[in-house]
Amino acid sequence: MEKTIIVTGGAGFIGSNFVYYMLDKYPDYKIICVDCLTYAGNLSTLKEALKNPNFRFEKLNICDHDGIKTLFEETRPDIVINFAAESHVDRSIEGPEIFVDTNIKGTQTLMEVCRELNVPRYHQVSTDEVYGDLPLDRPDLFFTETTPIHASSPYSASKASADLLVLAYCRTYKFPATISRCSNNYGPFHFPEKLIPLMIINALADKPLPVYGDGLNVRDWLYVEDHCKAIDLIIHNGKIGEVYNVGGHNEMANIDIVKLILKKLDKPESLITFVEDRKGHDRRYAIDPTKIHEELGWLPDTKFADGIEKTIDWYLSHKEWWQEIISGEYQNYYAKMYGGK
Ligand code: NAD
Ligand code: TDX
Repeated sequence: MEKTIIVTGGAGFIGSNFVYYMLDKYPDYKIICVDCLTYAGNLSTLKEALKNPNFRFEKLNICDHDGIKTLFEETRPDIVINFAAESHVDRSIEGPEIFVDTNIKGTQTLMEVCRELNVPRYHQVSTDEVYGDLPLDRPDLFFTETTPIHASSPYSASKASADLLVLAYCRTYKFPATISRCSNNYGPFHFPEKLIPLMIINALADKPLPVYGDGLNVRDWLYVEDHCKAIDLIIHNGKIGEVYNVGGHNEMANIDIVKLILKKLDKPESLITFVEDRKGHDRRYAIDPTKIHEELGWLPDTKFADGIEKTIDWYLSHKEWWQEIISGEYQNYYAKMYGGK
């Protein structure tokens, strides 16, 4: 059956992968991307989607109540999926305010418009970071959906606040929402400020690879398409009012990822430079995905060994995409964040 889906933040990393996933899987769906194109949003990422008559792009801020309402009134979406966010922990440490505006106020604005227009379904894309971190010496511990919220950074606190608002709307107004909390994604169109693309791009340029602290912090990596698949299942079959953790049991220490990238690119480990640790750096993330597996049948398709190979190949064959990004404002960002380290 034909549906109209609004995807906010669809010019960013995961949102754009989701746009392509949905256009491919549901040729009769209309997909509308709402994105205000911050530094992390890139219209060239959506170049191929823009050729599809079932896709439409609207440059709009999710905090703009009237603009969002006009669009929703016109297009009458069946489902709204909120990917739009400020997403980088390091930037939230430098300047938390925009994280409060976009991640909290933006979420509330979207939900308010959905409520005013009786949009039948809303999905909030959240993160495992809302649970805080786990110790390295307790490999038996995982985040479940009932793990207490215990955010560490302004970024994760803003995402946790948004989650609490979504759940409060569900209870108070019977708002028809679901939430997914996914672990670290990797894959095509990942903005170069994040660990994996940053290390690939620096290695290719024989630049130092800045590893924070001792490099032993653990992240639970998931190929982005598997995250898209999980959201697809949740919006179609997930239970209203529920939270679903998404992760593929793929924990890796940062230093091991960096060494693997160097090996794949045939570059020396002498490029690794240990730098000052991130403030409040979460030690370990690890998702227990039992609920989404048992309730919705979700399992990841891509093994890390294949996913990282595909990702490195993608960065090698899409140099124009990331070169355009790193030749602009990104250079000032890099100098500010890594210059003194
Ligand atoms: P990203 O930074 O690559 O993209 C964010 C997008 O949102 C950009 O296109 C940006 O222009 C847009 N945006 C930002 N503020 C906006 C606003 N006020 N109005 C409209 N658009 C706005 O982020 P990402 O990594 O693709 O993350 C997408 C979502 O998934 C976020 O909500 C993030 O918290 C969540 N998440 C990310 C990961 C990960 O590993 N990257 C893991 C779990 C959850
Ligand atoms: O230069 C670096 N050196 C380094 O050692 C960078 C950018 C990162 N790191 C470390 C910090 C983390 O332990 O690598 C790990 C991964 O860092 P990021 O790529 O910044 O991701 P993380 O902080 O784990 O958050 C990501 O996953 C959860 C996303 O950016 C979030 O949006 C998502 O919610």
